[in-house]
Amino acid sequence: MTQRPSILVARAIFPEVVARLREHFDVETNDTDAPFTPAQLAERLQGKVGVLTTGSERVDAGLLAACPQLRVVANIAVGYNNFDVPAMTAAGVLATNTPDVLTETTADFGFALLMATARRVTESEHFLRAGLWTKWALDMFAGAEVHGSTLGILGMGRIGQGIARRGAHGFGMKVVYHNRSRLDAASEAACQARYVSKAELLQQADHLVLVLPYSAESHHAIGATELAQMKPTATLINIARGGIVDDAALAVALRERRIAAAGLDVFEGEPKVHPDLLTVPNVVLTPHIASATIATRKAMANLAADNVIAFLNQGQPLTPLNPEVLPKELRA
Ligand code: 8YV
Repeated sequence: MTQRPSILVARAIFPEVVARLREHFDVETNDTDAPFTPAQLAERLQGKVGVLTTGSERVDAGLLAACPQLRVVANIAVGYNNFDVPAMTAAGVLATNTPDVLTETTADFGFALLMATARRVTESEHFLRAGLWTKWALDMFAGAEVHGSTLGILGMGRIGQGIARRGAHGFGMKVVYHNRSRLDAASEAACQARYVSKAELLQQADHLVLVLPYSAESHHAIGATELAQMKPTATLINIARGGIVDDAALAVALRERRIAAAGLDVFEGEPKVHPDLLTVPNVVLTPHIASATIATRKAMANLAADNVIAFLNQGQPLTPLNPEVLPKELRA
């Protein structure tokens, strides 16, 4: 009997997805779900040809050198700043991610966070739970208008466009965006979105949503200088990645009311959160849950599994990030 390929699932996923993988491979799982250190990950990957990762696992040249048998790494995420893709390509290791299946769910959450931030939902709930609500008042937790306001989007990929559609069609918002490249006219029309410079975006947005990928170029794309260009009544929403916002500078801007409020789902150095953000009232904080519906998280895990199955069985992954490692005839 020929030996079946061995793979690792680096974090706990849904049992039915593990069962599907076991129809094809010998599968080792991480039953405690504690994120592996780089050394533990390298050790667990010995003899493995594939691995399903999340944003908690870093795949770089050091790991690849320690795991020469590795052929495919499937991220259960659309973002892949935990991968050194050029190093993976150089090592001939395929990288995949999970685009599309989380677009609408993540855009929904972007809007949920925008609404909660602008309308001070968590701040007022904390007030109520603390027993401080003794009388109603006309200006109590009066927040910023959402409908009819100007929605700014930095990073206009699939999720950014989903947020733009919700704003334009659902809330009658005027949508402005900035992106590395401008959308084609049909996509701009579908989102009713107008392309502006980054400076114009910062100045015009009543609500600014960040949906751009993290990279060396986008590190601290929103820092003290950018926050100073925003309206003092504006809200800032980050559902992209920690590190895009300078969290220390944001905490100062929030405390000094240089912007009205922020909604953050991602943080520099998460799961640690900058201590100053925990003490300012005008910020809504959530633990990186923008894609977290049961259906979407299952779809993400299944797509990662399908990538590994399709690649190791037929040589043809579904959503490759570095198709150049595939034979020429399989590069769609
Ligand atoms: C993931 C995300 O849940 O897809 C992404 O890029 O940020 C989230 O949807 C998270 O990264 C876990 O891998």
